[in-house]
Amino acid sequence: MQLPYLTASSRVRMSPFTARVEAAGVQAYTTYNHMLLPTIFRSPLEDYAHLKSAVQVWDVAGERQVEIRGPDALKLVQMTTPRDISRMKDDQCFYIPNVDENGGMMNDPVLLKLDAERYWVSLADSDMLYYYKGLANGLGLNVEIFEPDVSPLAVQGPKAGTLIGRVFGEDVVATRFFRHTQVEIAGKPMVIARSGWSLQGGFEIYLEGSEHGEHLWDLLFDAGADLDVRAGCPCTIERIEGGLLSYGNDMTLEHTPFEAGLGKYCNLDTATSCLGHAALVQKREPTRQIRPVEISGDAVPALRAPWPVSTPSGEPVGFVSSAAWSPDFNTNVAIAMVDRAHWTAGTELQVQTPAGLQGLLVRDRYWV
Ligand code: THG
Repeated sequence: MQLPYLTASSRVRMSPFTARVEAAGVQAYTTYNHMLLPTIFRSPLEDYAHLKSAVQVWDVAGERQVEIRGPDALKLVQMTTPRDISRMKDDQCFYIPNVDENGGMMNDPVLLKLDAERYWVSLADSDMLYYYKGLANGLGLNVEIFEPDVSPLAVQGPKAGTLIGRVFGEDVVATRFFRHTQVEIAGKPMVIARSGWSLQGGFEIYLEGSEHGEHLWDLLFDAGADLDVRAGCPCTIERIEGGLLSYGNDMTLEHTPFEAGLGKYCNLDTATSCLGHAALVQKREPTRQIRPVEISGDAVPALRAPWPVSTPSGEPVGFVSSAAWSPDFNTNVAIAMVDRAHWTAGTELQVQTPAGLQGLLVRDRYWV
């Protein structure tokens, strides 16, 4: 089934790269933080195969930054996350759950520490800017909070290091995973991190100054022509294979980090100033949790709402939140929230997809 067309307007923001993305033949968009986010260039399967064999440039400007600067910056960010960020280094990136007072997931951003009094919260798709402003103003904290003119451009794929080396030098390629360093673009220092929403490895360039977007894009494409560099985008098939979660799909405000399988990012012994701390202590042992699951039978259609999961006798036990046909693993790869009594690897369940009832097998790990 074909989704209806997405109507354009200023409210659905363009990115500094949109002109180049459209010249490259983007075929579909979703929205992310009220900005266009490309989803298909040639076809989902062609984009997937290319991501895993070459190098792609992704317009992920929709991963908007909340800049928090001032003497209370650390205090404010720590109030929103159960991950202990007190010992973060000035060149570090942390994947953090953002939770409310009930321990419900509000976002799962990448946090960048720029210096002791300056952070970027690189958001998933929810309006955290207003939450941070509300907290800071309500408590009279000494911070400035705003959305800077910063737009991430991801370079992902097995040849990402080759391309980045050509454009920015081998020192940049040597940056460690989830660390950032600086490069000069259009004569301005900008942040580049070893990170990205794929399992193929790569970098994210935090473009500062929208006016330089097309220049940066062209630098990468000019240097990578012989590498078959292409415009790409986050790939649903590949990110499910690797177990990267999507906020709003795999978890929402209704789920704790423990239910989302993000318990390893919760330091309840030390992150006691997190506003959700007391709730999370109570909710440490979840009664449902995210699981990698395999769906048997034909290739599943696109998921537009969670698909109900039940036992063979029809008892409801959870939902599939993301699913796609994987050519490389020759099966439907999926992520589901499953009740505790049924979440053991090897458990056979069933799922109601728009195409009918299909078998579902709980796995013990993701595919890569
Ligand atoms: N990059 C940046 N901002 C982002 C994303 C990104 N904001 C939105 C969204 N993606 C946030 N969600 C994630 C989810 C997973 C990861 C990164 C961002 C990720 N996880 C690794 C994993 O699970 O294997 C490693 C996490 C770790 O070791 O700390 O990379 O992609 N700028």
